[in-house]
Amino acid sequence: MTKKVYFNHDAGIDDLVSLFLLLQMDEVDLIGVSVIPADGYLEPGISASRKIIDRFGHGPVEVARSNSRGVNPFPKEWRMHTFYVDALPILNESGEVITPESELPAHEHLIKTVRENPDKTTLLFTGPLTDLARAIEIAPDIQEKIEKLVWMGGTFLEVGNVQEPEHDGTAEWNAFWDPWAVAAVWASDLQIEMVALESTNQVPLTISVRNHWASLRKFTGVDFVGQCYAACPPLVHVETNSTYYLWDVLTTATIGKKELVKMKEVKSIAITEAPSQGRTLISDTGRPVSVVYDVKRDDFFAYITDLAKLAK
Ligand code: AGV
Ligand code: CA
Repeated sequence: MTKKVYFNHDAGIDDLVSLFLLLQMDEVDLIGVSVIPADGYLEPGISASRKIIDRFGHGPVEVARSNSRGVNPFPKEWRMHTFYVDALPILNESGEVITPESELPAHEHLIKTVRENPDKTTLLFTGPLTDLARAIEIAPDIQEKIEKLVWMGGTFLEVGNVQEPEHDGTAEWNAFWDPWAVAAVWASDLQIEMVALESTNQVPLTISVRNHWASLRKFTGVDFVGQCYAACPPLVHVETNSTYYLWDVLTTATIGKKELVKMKEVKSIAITEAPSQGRTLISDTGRPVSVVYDVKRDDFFAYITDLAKLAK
C-alpha cells in the first residue's frame, strides 16, 4: 500500500535532494509540498521544487509558499544554496515550469491537503516546524488525520549545531529557528518520529561518497544529486559547523525504508528560553517521541543511490 506523504521543507540542498528522492519511491504518494524560507530563500525554493517535480515527478503535485518567519535567522551563506540548485541546467532545459503553485499559504495548504485526503497523511518536515504549529493551532481537528510526523530536527546530545552569540550551543538549527513551534508541536497529540543530530552524525558527506556518485554520473539522477551537493564545499581537514551531513535525506529515506534505522522512545521537553532556545531535552515530565539512534550506513547510501539511478 502506498503512503500518502505531505512534504514541508526549507529549500536547503538536502531538502531539494529529498524531494527528488521522494518522487522516486514506489511506496510513496506525494500529495503536497510546501516551502518555508528558513535555511534557504523562498523564491528559488518554490521555483526549484516545481522544476524538480516537473523533471523527475510522475504526476501533478501542488507547491505552496509559506508566509512563516522565524525568530533566529539562518546564516546567509547557507541560504544561498537554494539559488545554485534552482539554476542547474538540468532543471532549466525545458524552459517552462508546469507544476502549479498553490494560492494558499503553506499552513493552510497543509490543512486543506490533509482534510481532502481520504486516508491518513504522513507529514515529512525537514526544516522548522512553524507551518505545522500554525496549522494545528487553527485546525486542531486535522491531528486525527495525521498518521505521524517525521521530522529532521532537534538533538538530545549536549552539543547541537548552533554556534551563535547568546546561545549555549545545545540546540539543532531547525529547532532554533522557531523554538516556539517545537514547543507547540510537542504539546500536540501527534505521533512524532525524530531524526536528530545523533542519527545523522553517522552519515557525513565524505569525499568518497561524492566520488562514488561521480563515478555513476552517467545516470541522470545520480549526476543530479552530485551536482546539487557540489554547491556546498567539501571540507576535509576540519570538522566545522559547516560540515555537511545527509540530515534531511536520511529522514526522507526512513519513510521509504524503515529498516535502515533503529528507533527508541524517549520523553522530551522543548525549551524556548535563552540561552538554550530550541534545545530538545530528555525529561520524565516530557512527551513521548521516537528518535533514530542508529543507522545502517552502507545500506542507506546504497538505497538512495539506487533510487537516484531509477530516475529518468
Ligand atoms: O540542522 C540541519 C538542518 C537540515 O534540515 N539544516 C541543514 C539540513 O537541511 C541546517 C544546517 C546545519 N548546518 C548546516 C545547515 C550547514 N553547514 N549548511 C547548511 N545548512
Ligand atoms: Ca532542511
